[in-house]
Amino acid sequence: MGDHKITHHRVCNFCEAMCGLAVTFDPQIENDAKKIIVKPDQNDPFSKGSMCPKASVLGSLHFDESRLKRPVKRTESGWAEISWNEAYNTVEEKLKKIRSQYGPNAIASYLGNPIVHNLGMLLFVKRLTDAIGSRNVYSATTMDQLPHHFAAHFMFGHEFRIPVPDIDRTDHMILMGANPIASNGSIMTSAGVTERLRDIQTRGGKFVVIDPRKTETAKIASEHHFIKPGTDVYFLLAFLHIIFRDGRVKYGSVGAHLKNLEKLEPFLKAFTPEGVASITQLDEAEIERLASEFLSHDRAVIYGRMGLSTQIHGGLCNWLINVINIVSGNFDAPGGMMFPSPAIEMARSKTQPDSVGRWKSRARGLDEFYGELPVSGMVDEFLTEGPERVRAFVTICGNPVLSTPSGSRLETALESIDFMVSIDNYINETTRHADIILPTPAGLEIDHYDLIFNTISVTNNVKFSQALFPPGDDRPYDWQVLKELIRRLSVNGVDLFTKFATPRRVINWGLMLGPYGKLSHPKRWLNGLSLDKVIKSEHGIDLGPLRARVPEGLITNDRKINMAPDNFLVRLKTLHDEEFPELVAASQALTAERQSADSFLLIGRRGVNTNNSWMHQYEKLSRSKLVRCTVMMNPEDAERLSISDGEDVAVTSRIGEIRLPAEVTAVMMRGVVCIPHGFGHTRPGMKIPVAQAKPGVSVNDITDHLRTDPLTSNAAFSGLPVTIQALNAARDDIKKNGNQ
Ligand SMILES: Nc1nc2c(c(=O)[nH]1)N[C@H]1C(S)=C(S)[C@@H](COP(=O)(O)OP(=O)(O)OC[C@H]3O[C@@H](n4cnc5c(=O)[nH]c(N)nc54)[C@H](O)[C@@H]3O)O[C@H]1N2
Ligand SMILES: Nc1nc2c(c(=O)[nH]1)N[C@H]1C(S)=C(S)[C@@H](COP(=O)(O)OP(=O)(O)OC[C@H]3O[C@@H](n4cnc5c(=O)[nH]c(N)nc54)[C@H](O)[C@@H]3O)O[C@H]1N2
Ligand code: SF4
Ligand SMILES: [Mo]
Repeated sequence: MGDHKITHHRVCNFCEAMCGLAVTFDPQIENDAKKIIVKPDQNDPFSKGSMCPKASVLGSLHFDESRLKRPVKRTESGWAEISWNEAYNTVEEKLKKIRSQYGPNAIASYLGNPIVHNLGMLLFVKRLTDAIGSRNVYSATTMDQLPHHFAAHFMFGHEFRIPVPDIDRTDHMILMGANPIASNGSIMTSAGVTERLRDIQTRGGKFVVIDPRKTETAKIASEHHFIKPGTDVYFLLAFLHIIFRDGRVKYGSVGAHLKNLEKLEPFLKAFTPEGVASITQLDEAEIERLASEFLSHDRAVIYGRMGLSTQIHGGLCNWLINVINIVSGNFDAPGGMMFPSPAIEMARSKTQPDSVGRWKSRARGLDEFYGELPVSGMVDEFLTEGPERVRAFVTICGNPVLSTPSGSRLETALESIDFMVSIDNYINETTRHADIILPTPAGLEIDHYDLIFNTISVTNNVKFSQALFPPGDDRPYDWQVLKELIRRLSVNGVDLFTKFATPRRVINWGLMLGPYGKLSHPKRWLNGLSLDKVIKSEHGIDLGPLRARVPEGLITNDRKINMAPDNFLVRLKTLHDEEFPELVAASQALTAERQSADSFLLIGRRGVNTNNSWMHQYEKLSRSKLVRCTVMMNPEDAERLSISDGEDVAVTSRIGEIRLPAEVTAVMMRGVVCIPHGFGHTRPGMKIPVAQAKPGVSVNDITDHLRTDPLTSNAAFSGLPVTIQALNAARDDIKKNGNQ
C-alpha cells in the first residue's frame, strides 16, 4: 500500500514561525484524516526539521465535518446551505441598502489574524474594505503589534520597516514580554526558536527573560526576572539612563543616519535605577548589572513583544527598545536588531505623513493608522447612538466576541444590528450571529506565500507552497470571493489590480521585480527569482543571513532615523513630569503590604497547543494539558485568600466577572494573575464540537475596551486591575443542594 504514498512539501501557515512540512498521504484512501501524516521537512533550509504539534492537525482540518464548505444563511429553523449566487446577492443588497440609508460608516469590518497567514485574503482584503467605503475598519493589529508599526513608521518611515533580532548571531539577548517557546516567536519569524535560543547559550552567550511569569521560555533562560506588569517603560528608561550616564553610547555604522537624539537625552536624567526599582519591582543593583552585562557584549540585542505592546505604555516601550539597540551599537549590525531583506518587500512606498491620524473614530475620537481604527473603540461605534451608528458588520477570519476587549459587550451589540456577513470557515462565537457565512478553502487546499512573515524573518528565505487538494466544484478561493464582493460593492468600478491580479501572478511579478528577481538586474536574468524557480525548490531557498540596510532601507524622506518623533516625546514628557513623580511618591509611601488583599494585575498567556480562539476542537491538540483555561496565581497570594489549587474563583474587573479554576503555581509573580485568551466556547448555538477539556471562559468578557495605550490606542490587555474571590462557600452551597 505504501507504493501509492505521495509526499507534499509546504510551509505551515498557522503561526509566524514558517515551519517547512512534509505531508504524506495516500491518494487511494479518501475521507480519512489519519491517512494524512504531517512531519517536519528536514530539508527546509529555514526550519531545518522543526515543527510544533499544531501542524499535525492539518489532516483533521481538511476532513473536519464542522468546517463549512458552502455558504449558509441563518433561518428561524437553523442554518441552511444556499448557493453562492444567493449569498452574494443578499450581501450586496443588504450592504448597499444600509450604505445608502445611513452612509458607508454604518458598516464596520473586523479583519482577523488568520488573514495575515493567508495569501489570497491578504492581497484583496484592503480593496474590499475600500469598496465598502467605511472608516470603520478594525483588525487584530490594534490589540497586538500596533506599537511595533507605530515606532517603525515614525522612526524608519514605514509601518512594515520593522527590525528583528538577529538571534542566530547574537551573544546576549534580553527578551521582554515574549514567550517564544509557546508562541514560536512573534515579530521574529524564527522556526525552531527553542534551538536558536539554546544555541546562544551553546555559543557561550546568555539570554535573559523579563516577565511577570516564569514562562516556558524563562525556564530555559540563563536568567529570569519578574517585573510588575506595565512598568517596563521605566526599566527601559533606566537602561538608557545608565548608557548615557556612563558615557557608553556607541552607534556603530548607523551613527551618520540619526537625528533628534538630543531631544530625548534631557528626559533620561530623572529615570535613575534607584528611582525605577520599586516601581518595576526589579532590584536596583540588578538593573545596573543587566545593563552593564548587555553593554559588555559586541553582539547584544534587546527585544520586546506582546507583553510590551499590549499594555498602557506599548508605544513608548517599542520606541525605547529601538533606541537602546541603536545607542548601544547593536542596530543594523550582526547579532543586533536588523531589517530583513525579503524577496518581496512590503515596505516600499515613500513615507506618507498623511497615513496616520487622517480621521478619528466617531464615538471615542481615536486616531486612524494606515486606514484602520483602533479595535478598542469598535464596540462604542455599535453602542453609541447617532446617524452613523454601526448597523452592519463584516467579519473576515475573525472571532472578535472572544478576541477583543469587552467582547461580551460586542456580543450583546451584535444581537441588535441589521445585517452581518462573515467570511469564515466555522460557526464560531462571533459568526453564529451572522446572517450569511461565506466559507473559503483552507489548509491543504490553498497556495501559500508568506508576504508578511518573510518581512520579519530572522534570516532571509523564499518558499512557495502549492495547494495539495483542489477545493472541488463550486468552492471559490478566498481571493475569488473577495473579488466578487469588491466588484459588487465598489462605487467606482474595479481597478486593474482587482481585475487581473491572482495570487500566483502577484507573487511571480513580486519575485521577478524584487531585490533577488530575474528582472531586477540584467545579470540576474538567468538565475534570479521567479515563481517557477521558487516552486521548483520545494523545500524553499535560503537567501542568507540578515544584511545591513541603513540608509538604503530607510523610507523616511531624509533617509534618517528619527530617534525622537514629536508624538513620542509628548507622551514621554507626561510620563516624566506627571506619572513618574506620582509613582515615586506613591511607592515611597507604601510598603510591601500595600496590595489590598484581593486586588491583582491580570496578564495573559498562550500555550503551544492553542491558536488564539480556534483549533480547540482538534483532538490531537485538546488532549494535551499544556494550556488549560485556569487563572494562575502565586502560592502566597492563594494562601492569603484561602484558595487552593483547582478551586473555582471569581475574577472581577470594571467590566464584569468570570469564574474559572485557580492554578496555584510559583511561576507567577506575587500580585499578578494570568488567564489565557481564546476560550469561552460555551455560547449557545455553536456547531463546533469543542473537546470537553477546552470550553473554558473568555477572558475578554472582563478586559476593558477603555484601557488603551494613550500614544497608539493599542488595546492594553496587560496589567488590568482585577479582584479575586474564592467561591468555596458558594460551591459548598451548591454541593449541599445537590446541583453538582
Ligand atoms: N485578552 C487577550 N485577547 C487577545 C489576545 C491576548 O493576548 N489577550 N491576543 C490578541 C491577538 S495577538 C490576536 S492576533 C487576536 C486573534 O483573534 P482573531 O483575530 O479573532 O483571530 P483567531 O481567533 O485567530 O481566528 C478567528 C477565526 O478565523 C477563522 N479562520 C482561520 N483560518 C481561516 C481561513 O483560512 N479561512 C477562513 N475563511 N477563515 C479562517 C477561524 O474560524 C477562526 O474562528 O486575539 C487578540 N485577543
Ligand atoms: N501556540 C500559540 N502560538 C501563537 C499564538 C497562539 O495563540 N498559540 N498566537 C500567535 C499570535 S496571534 C501572536 S500575536 C504571538 C504572540 O507571541 P508572544 O509575543 O510570544 O506572546 P505571548 O506568548 O502572549 O507572550 C507574552 C508574554 O508577555 C508577558 N507579559 C504580560 N504583560 C507583561 C508586561 O507588562 N511586561 C512584561 N515584561 N511581560 C509581560 C506574559 O507573561 C507572556 O509571557 O503568538 C503567536 N503564536
Ligand atoms: S510553530 Fe507550529 S504552528 Fe507555527 S508554523 Fe511551525 S508548525 Fe506551524
Ligand atoms: Mo496576534
